[in-house]
Amino acid sequence: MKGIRNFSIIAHIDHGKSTLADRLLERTGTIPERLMRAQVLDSMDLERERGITIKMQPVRMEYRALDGNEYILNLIDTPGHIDFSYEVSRALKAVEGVVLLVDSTQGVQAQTLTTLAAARAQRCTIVPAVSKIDAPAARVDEVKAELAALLGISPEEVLAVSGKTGAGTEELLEAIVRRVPEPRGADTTSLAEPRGLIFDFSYSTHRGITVFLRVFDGAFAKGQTLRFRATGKEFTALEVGIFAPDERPREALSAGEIGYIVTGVKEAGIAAVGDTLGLAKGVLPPLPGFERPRPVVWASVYPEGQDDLIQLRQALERLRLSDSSLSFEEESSGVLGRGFRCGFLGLLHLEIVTERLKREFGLSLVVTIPTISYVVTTTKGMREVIYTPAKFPDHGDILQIEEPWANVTIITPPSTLSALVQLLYEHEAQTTQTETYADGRIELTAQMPLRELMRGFFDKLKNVSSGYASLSYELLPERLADVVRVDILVADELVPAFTRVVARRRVQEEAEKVVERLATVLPRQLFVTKIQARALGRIVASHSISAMRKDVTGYLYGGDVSRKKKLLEKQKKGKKKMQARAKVDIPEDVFMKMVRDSDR
Ligand SMILES: Nc1nc2c(ncn2[C@@H]2O[C@H](COP(=O)(O)OP(=O)(O)OP(=O)(O)O)[C@@H](O)[C@H]2O)c(=O)[nH]1
Ligand SMILES: [Mg+2]
Repeated sequence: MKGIRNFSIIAHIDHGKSTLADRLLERTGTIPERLMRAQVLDSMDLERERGITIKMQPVRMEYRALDGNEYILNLIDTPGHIDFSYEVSRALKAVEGVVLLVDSTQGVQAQTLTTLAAARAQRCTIVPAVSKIDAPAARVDEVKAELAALLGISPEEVLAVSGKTGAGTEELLEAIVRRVPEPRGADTTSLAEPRGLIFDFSYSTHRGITVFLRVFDGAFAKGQTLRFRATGKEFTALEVGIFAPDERPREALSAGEIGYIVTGVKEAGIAAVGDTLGLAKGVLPPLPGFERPRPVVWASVYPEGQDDLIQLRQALERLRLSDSSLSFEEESSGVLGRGFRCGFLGLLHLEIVTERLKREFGLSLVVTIPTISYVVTTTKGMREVIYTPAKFPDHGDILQIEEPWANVTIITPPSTLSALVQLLYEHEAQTTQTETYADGRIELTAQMPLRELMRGFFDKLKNVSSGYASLSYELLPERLADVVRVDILVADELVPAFTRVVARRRVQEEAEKVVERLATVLPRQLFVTKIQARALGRIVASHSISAMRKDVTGYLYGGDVSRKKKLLEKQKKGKKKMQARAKVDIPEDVFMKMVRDSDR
């Protein structure tokens, strides 16, 4: 019988996970040469365009070790960007070990620390390796020592690989086989009652939901009557198989293995990641599941035409099957009609989801500015979570406001420290701890309001450090907040999509910025259009855009001045009338432009 080794590759963003996976796939002959391409596991268009991994991707390899034994290696490639860390945490529940990569040109970075902590929490065996050792700027020995110090091991235990040249691939495979334990239960008979943990899905119109499963007991096979434990829904397994990395049918999927089951289920809300799959008549208790991730930012998504509301709902439900960190609920807003309030794990996540809705479902959308949630207690004693700024109560009705905080970890070169300290100050951060690495870099821990972290902090950090600093964060419980709602009025009409909540000390600055920005992106109307910001019951900023003058006299030639005057008079009157009942049509791209600016 073949041994099984299940492992994930985890690392900071861009440290070479997917490229290393290519070499493992090549070395084990998993993917034929003609189908091989760079970062082959990044199969989504968006992943390839942006050069980042967004979704975890399992793949099964077969490997004959140097001792002659045969192994099944189940690898799960994971994303490095913090917005997709839920993918990493789920992947870790399906494996016994991780390859922790650290780029030898960069050293340990913020996400190295968070992914390591997550792997340790799952009691995964850690196989550390430095990557990109072919690069001219590689500092192999130094970074090996740094990683060894972090793990409390000797530098000799740290491997060295290059995804570019393939150097170290063999040694890595051997280390995985030797160090990662055989999954528990893999040697028990397949007569035990089958039980598996659902860690992901895919969906197709003719096969319904396909669950991605880590089998913990017994064996699953085609034709079995199975049951989703959480919802009680029963179905017949239409197909059982493994990832090669595309779906490949198999007779059975046994304890210790990773694979998929085609369910045929097409209803929404039946399957959930973290749920246990078992026999319909099974008696074993469910396996421990996953914690649902807490959304970090919220934004509303509206179809450009209300006719598309149903399509948008279907698209969101479909998307949630392949992205279980997405949450949404229906809402309505005066100007934009009906749409959905969506929760995201960060601004990149928001961008990827809206892009996928447009591309994969052909929808035209209006997206409101992203915001965080606040807990508001009103003078009437009501305590409510508000995640739509337009629903923020009037300041007179508020007793107290609480907002989420974040614990941030930053790793930065020493030369950027003074600029960083200034930046932290501007964003209301309180530094709690600093530590100096052997190469002089500084690891700094601070706490700050999530609102301030989302206010362009990432971009500014990149700027002050010329890209050398890295950051990760985790949410902390709410603390008291001093924030104010700022409304935006266009031609005296409130546009709820532009309403925002800002720190009291920044009201004036923010109001002016938004009004000026809107004035430059809003197309000119046929009448003078006032743009105003209102906070605490008064107008705090205002800007008028001049009218577009339609050429009503153009067809007149010759010198009939009085006739020309008459026409212009008429135009003026018409504009007055229009102004009185002005309804400014705000095009979709204006909303998008305001969204993109909101984090600056
Ligand atoms: N010189 C050199 N470059 C590498 C190596 N491995 C990866 N790269 C480059 O580093 C960049 C990131 O590589 P990926 O493999 O996509 O990194 P990743 O860790 O999968 O990135 P995310 O999934 O987005 O976190 C790409 O431009 C690769 O070409 C290597 O061994 N040597
Ligand atoms: Mg990748």
